[in-house]
Amino acid sequence: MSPRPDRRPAPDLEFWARQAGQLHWETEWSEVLDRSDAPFVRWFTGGRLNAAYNCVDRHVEAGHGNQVAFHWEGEPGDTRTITYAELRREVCRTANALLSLGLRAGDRVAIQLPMIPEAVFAMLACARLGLPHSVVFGGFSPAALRSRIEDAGARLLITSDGQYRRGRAEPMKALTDEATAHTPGVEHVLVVRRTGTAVPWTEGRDLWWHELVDRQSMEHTPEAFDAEHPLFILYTSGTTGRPKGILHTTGGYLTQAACTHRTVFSLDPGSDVYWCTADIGWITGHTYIVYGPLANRTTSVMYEGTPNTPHEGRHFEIIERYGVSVYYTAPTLIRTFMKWGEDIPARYDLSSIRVLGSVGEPINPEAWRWYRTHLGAGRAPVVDTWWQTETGAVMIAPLPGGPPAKPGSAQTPLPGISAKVVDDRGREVGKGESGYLVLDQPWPSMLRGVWGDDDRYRETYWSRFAEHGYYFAGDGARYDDDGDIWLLGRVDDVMNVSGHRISTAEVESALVSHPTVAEAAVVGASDPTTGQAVVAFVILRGAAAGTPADEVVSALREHVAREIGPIAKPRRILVVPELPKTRSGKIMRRLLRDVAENRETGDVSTLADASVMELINAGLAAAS
Ligand code: 6R9
Repeated sequence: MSPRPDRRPAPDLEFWARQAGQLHWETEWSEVLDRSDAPFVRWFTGGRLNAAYNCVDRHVEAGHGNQVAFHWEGEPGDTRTITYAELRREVCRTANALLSLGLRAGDRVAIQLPMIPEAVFAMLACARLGLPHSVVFGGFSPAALRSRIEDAGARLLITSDGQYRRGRAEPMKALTDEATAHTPGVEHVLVVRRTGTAVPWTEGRDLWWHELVDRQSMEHTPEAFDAEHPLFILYTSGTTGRPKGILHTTGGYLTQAACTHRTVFSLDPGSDVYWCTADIGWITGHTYIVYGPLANRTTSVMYEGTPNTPHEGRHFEIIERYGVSVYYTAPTLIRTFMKWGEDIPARYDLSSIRVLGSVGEPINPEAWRWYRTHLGAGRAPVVDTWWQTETGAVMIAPLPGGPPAKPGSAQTPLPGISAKVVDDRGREVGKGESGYLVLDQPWPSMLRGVWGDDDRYRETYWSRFAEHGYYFAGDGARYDDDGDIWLLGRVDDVMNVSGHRISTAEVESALVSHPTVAEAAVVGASDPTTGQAVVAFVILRGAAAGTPADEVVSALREHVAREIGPIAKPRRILVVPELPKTRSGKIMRRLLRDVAENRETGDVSTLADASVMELINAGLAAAS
């Protein structure tokens, strides 16, 4: 019997083959896309390559060893210039160090580091050896680090003694030790000395970076890996309490990372100075600080600290100093700049800026205009880039030089990408209508699964529009009258706080793990600066009833910071007698959002007990 012909719409495979052809492959692929096992797909089947070789060595071999890869600037003002030749030496030494610890292709390495060059060396050394890395954002708590180490089964943790935060040296190793005390699978902890902070030390397990790495050979011959070899795992919040380990592989990811970086910013490796302000702990840092820019032989700026240390002009000063021509940041920072005032950027020479990028959440037209006026001299194109941890690289964005940009719209899918806005039955909506954003064709940098949980992968992304075979992004979107796409925010229980994804369920489970809390419901309330702010409603246990509310509230905020990390700390916690629930017991967050945003409460007819909202409102009025 001959197999049924595949009638599904296919992406432009020739386009993607051409893009992949810009990388160095040790062995050419035999098939561009294999989706015989959809929703699991394979790109560039049979191809073999080394991601680190593509990001580093090949540029040195082509005679660009003296080009700067990173102008790095530490928060206290120390600097380091790293050329491609030096990057190659550092990555080789780091790779040799990891080999000396007995790590072999396929072993997982957890990394929790500040924004220092060693973070890049560590990621690339892992890539070079085929060790999937799992980078954990520096602001995540020991408990969050621990669950990520356990889920990935990491054998090594790379961290630092401390990190600079707002002018202070904060401990890091002391915190990661709280995590590794419970993760016996971690055989070694490799520690970068950054702040000179005193650290607890476990003999035999803990190793100083400068002792182990610095004595290694600067030569290492990379080995090619299968295009589908896991490159990294990156945890992201979903709609349940447990973060998902999003898996990315090598060939397709690197192809799309490089291609989108080149096209979205119309990047010229010979003349541009590029700065992406993300942290390497997020996907934006992976794709647009490390893999995309380096694959394209970009000269980048990397900055360790916060934007207002020691003053609110720090970013503009850095742009002026290095002549940054492409600046890529998040709307939440743009709105913060707006709050600080336009006279601050006006003090600096920002005339080098050619393209401005935005990522992480919908950019409101006001912030878009401010960004273009005060950083882009009123003429630099603003590219609003929509994508996700799961998509690996930018999917929807206006291209510079394309049709006139619309403030607030990500506009159109990039070449090779297909996206649609559909209704809840999967039918495409018309112009001027809104619905759900789906990706109706596979793309090279798509996630290959949820680490260790195939069912969750199918369920989360592919079950909603299963009969159409669409990937469900979790975002609402709208077509305008020209058919351009406008993103409307999440349609699930995921909040977006300063561009960080935080699930309501995760914060709720942190809250109920506190002895005073009987029940909790969390919503994202809109906030002029951070996009959304975490607002929690809690019912206290009887025993806590006598404790003054402000004491309970501050204890709970600290508890959430400890359980997840300071980014998840609720802005407000409201103690309530009841929570609004449907008859099937589902919390009606919509009503709580009304309360959190100080609105009249909406339709309460589906509540099991319609008087609950009155009770909540009356209680809050009495307390304030
Ligand atoms: C890259 C990144 C993904 C979620 C995504 C959406 C929101 C990101 C956006 C945007 C509107 C944009 N999002 N970029 N919404 N316009 N340009 O941020 O990945 O942390 O996984 O977040 O962020 O809601 O679904 P990630």
